Amino acid sequence: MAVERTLSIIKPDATRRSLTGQINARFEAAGLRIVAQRRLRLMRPQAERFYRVHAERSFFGELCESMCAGPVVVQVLEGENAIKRNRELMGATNPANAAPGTIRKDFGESIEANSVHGSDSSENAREEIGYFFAEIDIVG
Ligand code: IDP
Ligand code: MG
Repeated sequence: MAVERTLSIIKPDATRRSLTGQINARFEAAGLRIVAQRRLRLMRPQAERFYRVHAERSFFGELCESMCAGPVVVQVLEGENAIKRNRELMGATNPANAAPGTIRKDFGESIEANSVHGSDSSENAREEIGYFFAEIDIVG
């Protein structure tokens, strides 16, 4: 198994409900170390850039709007198979379909307000981490 890094975002619906600590506790309990973290508010062009692979999707406008609706916490998680492990902790995109015990099942409000983002491949992880963090910000 390989030690990997993945980008996680705690979305506005979760920061609004003060769930950052509970979500971070799940990462740490699962062996994912938070090696960089910053709270910020996305501006619309930044959200559009981050989610540009979804630009043609019908929900793109709402997705970008919801990501700008309040603060987010962007973070780098590090650990064995971090990309897949984080996706397992997150659960399915739609909280209604997510397995019991996953973050989205327990905290997600809807498919738009599903509490967390996580990179889905090593290539995307590298790119997404680079969008928010410089190497010097990441302390393993
Ligand atoms: P993921 O976050 O599980 O990787 P993606 O397909 O990459 O899911 O979609 C990005 C985000 O867009 C999702 O987390 C969700 O908030 C939103 N989204 C995905 N599909 C839909 C949809 O059909 N309607 C509304 N929002 C959606
Ligand atoms: Mg995705």
